[in-house]
Amino acid sequence: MSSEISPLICEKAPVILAEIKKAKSVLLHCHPSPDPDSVGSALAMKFAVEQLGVKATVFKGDSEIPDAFMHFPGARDIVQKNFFELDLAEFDLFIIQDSGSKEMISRFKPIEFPLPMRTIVIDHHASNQGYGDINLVEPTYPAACQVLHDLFMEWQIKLTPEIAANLFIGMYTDTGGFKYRGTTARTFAVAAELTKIVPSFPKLISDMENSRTPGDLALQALALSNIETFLNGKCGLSIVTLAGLKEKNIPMSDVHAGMISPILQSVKEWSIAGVIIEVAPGNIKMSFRSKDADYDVSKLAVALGGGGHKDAAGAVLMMPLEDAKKLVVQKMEELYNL
Ligand SMILES: [Mn+2]
Repeated sequence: MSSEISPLICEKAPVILAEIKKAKSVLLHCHPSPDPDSVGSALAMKFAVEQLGVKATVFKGDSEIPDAFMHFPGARDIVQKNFFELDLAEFDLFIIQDSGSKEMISRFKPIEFPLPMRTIVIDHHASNQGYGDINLVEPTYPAACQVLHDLFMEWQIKLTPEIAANLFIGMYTDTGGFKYRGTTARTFAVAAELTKIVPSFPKLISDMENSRTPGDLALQALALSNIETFLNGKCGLSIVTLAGLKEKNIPMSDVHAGMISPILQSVKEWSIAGVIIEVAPGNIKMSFRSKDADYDVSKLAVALGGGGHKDAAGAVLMMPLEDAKKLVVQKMEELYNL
């Protein structure tokens, strides 16, 4: 399969490998509200770096790792600290993955890298401007884990069951189960290779997907009970208030905007679907989905200070809920020119 690897990955692979071989201790992270592509890519890279004979540590970052991901190989060894709780002097190389900007390392405070530490950014978000010493951004790939697979091929890493399981689950999830637009024949080819190494992949998926809590469902019920349409009926937005969350006793640990927008996306008429959640007074989390090439939601997310992909993106606004809602509608009307 190696002839199908993106030329950019072939070009950067030896450069990144040389940096890792020079390093004594590699730092890896999960981004805020981590998804399986974030956790899977961090863990897969940890195992690969260790195979190269270099120490590697994954830290959890701003958020807790969801229970649903705790069966990913290596997940239980993730260090329970955020960026500002680490002793950065212990690390000489930081490999930042699946993170379009420094805010995806931490949203607590602006990130500054200590001078002796080298940084490598490996990502697939088109919005990534490249903020590392070395940057590998391949937006034609649907998952950071697919970028890693090809890097590992170039490095001649042995794909162990631990590595393959993490890569597979990241690719599976970031493609929405191999159905989002970025999914390619190569995605299936790589996934097929990985399933040979992890024949128990249906259980891997089932253990992740069938681990919802009653609070998840209560959030879903609340979100689906308050939907407004915009853009002449082309957009469906669910609005969830803090008062609503409190009234239904929904714990904040169950509030994931990314769980709601895919449900709304299933409505045929809505080219854009999204959810706006007031998680605290003046703290608004948003997740958007699109299934129509004319409505690139990464542009909407970037206009709101966030980021993402053409068909799945998100942002956080620090303002009252009503102002956030107005701003979202205003930006959509500007961007989609209807
Ligand atoms: Mn990703």
